[in-house]
Amino acid sequence: MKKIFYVTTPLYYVNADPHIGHAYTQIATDALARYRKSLGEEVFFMTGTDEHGEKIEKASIESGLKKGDEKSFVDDIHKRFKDLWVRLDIRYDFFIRTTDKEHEDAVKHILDELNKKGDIYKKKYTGYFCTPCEMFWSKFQAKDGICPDCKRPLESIDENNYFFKLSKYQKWLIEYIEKNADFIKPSSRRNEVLGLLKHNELIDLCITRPKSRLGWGIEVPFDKDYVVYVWFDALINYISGAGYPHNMKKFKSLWPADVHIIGKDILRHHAIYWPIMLKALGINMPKTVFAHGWWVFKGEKMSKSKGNIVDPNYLLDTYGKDVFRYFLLSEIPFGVDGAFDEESIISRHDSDLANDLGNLLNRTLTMAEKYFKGEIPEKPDSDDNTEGGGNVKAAAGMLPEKIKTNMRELNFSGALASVWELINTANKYIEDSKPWTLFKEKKEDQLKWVIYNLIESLRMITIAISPFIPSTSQAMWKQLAFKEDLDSVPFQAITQWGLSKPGIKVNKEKPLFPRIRQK
Ligand code: ME8
Repeated sequence: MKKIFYVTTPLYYVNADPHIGHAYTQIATDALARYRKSLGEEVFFMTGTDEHGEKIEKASIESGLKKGDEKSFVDDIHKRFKDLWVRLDIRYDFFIRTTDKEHEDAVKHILDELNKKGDIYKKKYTGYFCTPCEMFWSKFQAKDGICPDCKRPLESIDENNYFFKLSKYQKWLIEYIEKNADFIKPSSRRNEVLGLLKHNELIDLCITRPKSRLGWGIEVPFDKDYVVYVWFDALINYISGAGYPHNMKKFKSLWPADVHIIGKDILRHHAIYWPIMLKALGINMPKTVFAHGWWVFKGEKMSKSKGNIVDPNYLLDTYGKDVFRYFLLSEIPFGVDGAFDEESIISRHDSDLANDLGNLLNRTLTMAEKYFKGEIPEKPDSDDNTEGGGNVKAAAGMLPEKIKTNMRELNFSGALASVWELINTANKYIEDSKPWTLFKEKKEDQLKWVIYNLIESLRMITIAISPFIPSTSQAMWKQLAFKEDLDSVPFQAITQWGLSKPGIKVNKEKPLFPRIRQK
């Protein structure tokens, strides 16, 4: 059976509306999924929402609903995520909700399995819980009753609970991470996890809450007085959504996941709890957990609970989806933090999109109209000795490998920068070859070469940007008037120079990115 490329995002909490941080993970994952599809691979891109737990129960009550009405609350909010994904052109293959029956059944099945195996036991829990982070902290970890992550006061807990034996697998996990360099990426995160595991003893994970404290969760199959801890429930989505255990044929074609894309805030859960859960179940590890950085706003992580979020719908209304997608993907390397400010969106728009990309398309099509009645010229028999023609072909020749190398490392900004190298070389080519002079001097063959080379560069650029800014790419394709459906054009098509068909009549429209600030 052919292995399908399986990529996931975190399941976002539905306690509030989606924000830029969520959009960021989503856009990056979408770009990766589209890129892998363009390589001809079958891809399964799964995303969804995390709908149980204390935080959501609290948000539901605060919204004015009664305790017990959480399902109608999550039914409403999860749609806002789906709506935003439509607006952002996110083309996922499956949307999982942790309130889906198949997922809930999988969680119960897994708990029964681990319980039978002896990896679950009951004992008194005395420690802390942080509702905004949905995290248990021991008295040792949070000495002063303050959450080590979000620095808010913790809730003190003294209750009987079920525990999962994390500590039993600590040695195995250290060895696994050491042997598998690609398991946690980037390497700074891998080192962080290894440091944590080597210098601290893992504490067994509390995986339940008594129903008397929390009603909104999946019932523990072997003890009806408890519900499952939200993280233990949510992590299971990566296998339940892939068919485990109800559709093992599907599961075998998907698992192991190729990459779980997450933010660095939830690294511990994905790089410690999750592999140990899988190991205890006898399931192979995902190939890679990639933790990207944070968007910070005025020096602090943008988050719902801190209330410093920028509404993605506002940015979409103001700048459009591709400006938003391009900004997030190009502004910072995937893996490091970035400061968000709206002025940077405007300057990226005006420089990269309006000045470089938009201008290249517009100038080229204007010249094709003026010199060749809008038709892509024939390649002349004479040699191409246009000034700068060799540079354009060289830049185009290097493009596929540069994109591949960057995308192997999920370096979206690097992949885009390599496309912009070609864009800039092509713009310089216009200056160097001076088509207006060639026209005046009636050097028709050379003029044909220039316009043909520019159209050919634009063909490659359009295909290359399609995973990142798909609607711009569609609009460019339409203006270039190529006949094939862009979605079915493979990445392979940029590995060959000279595929643009002469004679096609281009279809120039108004500029794609009019400048926001005038020069
Ligand atoms: O943690 N910058 O959900 P969540 C960049 N339900 N990315 C950010 C971000 C920021 N400022 N803020 C959020 C949960 N993100 C759990 C996950 S998975 C089984 C359960 C992104 O709604 C980033 O991907 O808090 C981060 O890891 C995720 O949203 C957290 O979303």
